[in-house]
Amino acid sequence: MLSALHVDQTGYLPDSLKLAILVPGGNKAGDTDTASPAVSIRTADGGVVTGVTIDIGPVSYDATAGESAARVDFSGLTEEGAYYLEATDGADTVRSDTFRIAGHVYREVLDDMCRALYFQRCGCELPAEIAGEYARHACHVRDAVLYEDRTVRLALRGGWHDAGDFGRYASVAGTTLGHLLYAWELFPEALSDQLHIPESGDGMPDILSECRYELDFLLQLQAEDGGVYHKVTTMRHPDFLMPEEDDGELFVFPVSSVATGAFAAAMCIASRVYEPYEPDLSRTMLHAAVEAGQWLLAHPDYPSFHNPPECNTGEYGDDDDRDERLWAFTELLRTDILLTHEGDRSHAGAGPHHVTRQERYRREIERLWRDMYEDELATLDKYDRALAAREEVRGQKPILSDGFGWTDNTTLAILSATVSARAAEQGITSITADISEEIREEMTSLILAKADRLISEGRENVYHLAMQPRDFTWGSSMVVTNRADLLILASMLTDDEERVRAYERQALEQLHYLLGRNAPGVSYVTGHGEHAFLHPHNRVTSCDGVDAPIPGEVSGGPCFPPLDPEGERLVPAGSVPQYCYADAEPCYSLNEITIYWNSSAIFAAAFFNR
Ligand code: 9MR
Ligand code: ZN
Repeated sequence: MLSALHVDQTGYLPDSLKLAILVPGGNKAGDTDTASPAVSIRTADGGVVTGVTIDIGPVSYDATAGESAARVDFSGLTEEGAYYLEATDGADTVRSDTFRIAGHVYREVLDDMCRALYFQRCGCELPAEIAGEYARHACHVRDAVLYEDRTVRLALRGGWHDAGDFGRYASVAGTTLGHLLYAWELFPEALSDQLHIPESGDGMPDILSECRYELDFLLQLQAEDGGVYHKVTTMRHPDFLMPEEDDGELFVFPVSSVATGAFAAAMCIASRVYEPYEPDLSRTMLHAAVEAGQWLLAHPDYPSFHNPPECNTGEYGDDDDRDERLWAFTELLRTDILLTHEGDRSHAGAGPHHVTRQERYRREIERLWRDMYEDELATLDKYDRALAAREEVRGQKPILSDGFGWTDNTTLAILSATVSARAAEQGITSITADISEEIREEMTSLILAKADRLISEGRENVYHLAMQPRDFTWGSSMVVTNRADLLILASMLTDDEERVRAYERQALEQLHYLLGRNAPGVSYVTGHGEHAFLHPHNRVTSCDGVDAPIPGEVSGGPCFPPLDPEGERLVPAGSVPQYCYADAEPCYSLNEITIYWNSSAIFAAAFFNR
């Protein structure tokens, strides 16, 4: 009996490890069907490919998939082309989806994931010449009311809708821009200048024009005292309608420290990145970042943001702002040196009691890091103990935080502190944060320790996926890709060639899962793959009258257990993590899209499109 043969439905790089997953059928633990199937490679038109060794591994049970499966290694296939695999055991024959082998096999999916951000634009018309059948009118162009003082109206325009709703949330926007702008700083050659957006051809790289649309909006969210408003949304989630029909009152919710921290960090990166193209904008961004940094210094203990009771839009609650602060200060320490000009004494210090901004950033980093590092080590310990005890608790959060997402920005801070030094060595940028060697070493060893654990998780998992059952939370696709991003960072932090290769390989395995090599056999990116998901939880897609979803959108993916009513109904009780998924529009905990799920995948895909 054979039931499925899963591949990355986009494809594989010619020289990479190439695994398919063969599911013999029989979904029981301990099921070790020993009938030995034969696997062959076919060209897309059905021709048999000969001369490539195919190695079928042992059948073993996988707890994330709840079934037994075997890895099929066909790494010997290196010739560019379009193929599929076929397996037969005499009784049954199964075929995989088609896939390509090519040097820049991820280029199209990467471009579409970037271009999908254009379709999230708020406050402007999306004209048919650019948006084609997805053209729509300008939305949310009225002024917003300050929640805390309703006599104040703010003329805010632009930015990206966060997700399938129309909220615009500052802290997650900061994380999203972090992923995108670091991808640009580190792998600029991977990102296309042909996104076909209104600014295409104007001299600024398209990805930067797209990010600028969000940055221009974020700049408007800074209050006079330097703090940054947490979000701009209606009071309640809008019904399923087009954004231009959403005419509820817009509210600007109070300043939060997490929004201010992520804002400061993103503005620092942006000020470096836009400097060659728009020097004035670059300075504006840096001034905004410095002011946000001053706000953080002036408000060391600030209550975390919670939705007022009458509001049900995204909360993005985060009771720990140390990581956002750390990220802000590593970025400021690195970047707030560009403001010096003749006569500027701000870094020199004045009287005996004067402390420079740089010194204050450094002290904050020292204080925050000491505190956080202890916690990180304790978490690693907890993780190791849970693993040793084979402890699996349904529906819990991951123990191992990747630090690449909106709740935890620690790894983004580490990237800024560590890679800047390496990049400077390699002449990529001359800007280095002046952080003590001791901290830099601790940061590096923490990332390598996490990456090593991901490597062993990937080795254990039949899908070669560094995920435990408990990691399939709401937005599990981002847990998958954030781990790829962390592994990519790790690969940049060691000179040990073998480790570099192992980290890169596991990062790519994570991407293979996203692009279809998973238990349900779904590509979690619209428009890419024979079985790409079709029904995102996106108000625009539901209401635009177009059948096909906008290409390049990343689904949140399985959530174990589902956390929305329709998902609870559609997913059979007791389903294992990888099967806690339904390609159905109402399922917001399983199939929504967000800007930061896209950006996290973009960072990884960009690395493999260099
Ligand atoms: O992505 C967020 C996920 O990690 C949380 O578990 C979930 C519930 O708080 O919220 C998700 O974010 C949603 C946000 O609140 C509003 N816009 C849509 C986001 C994706 O579902
Ligand atoms: Zn809008």
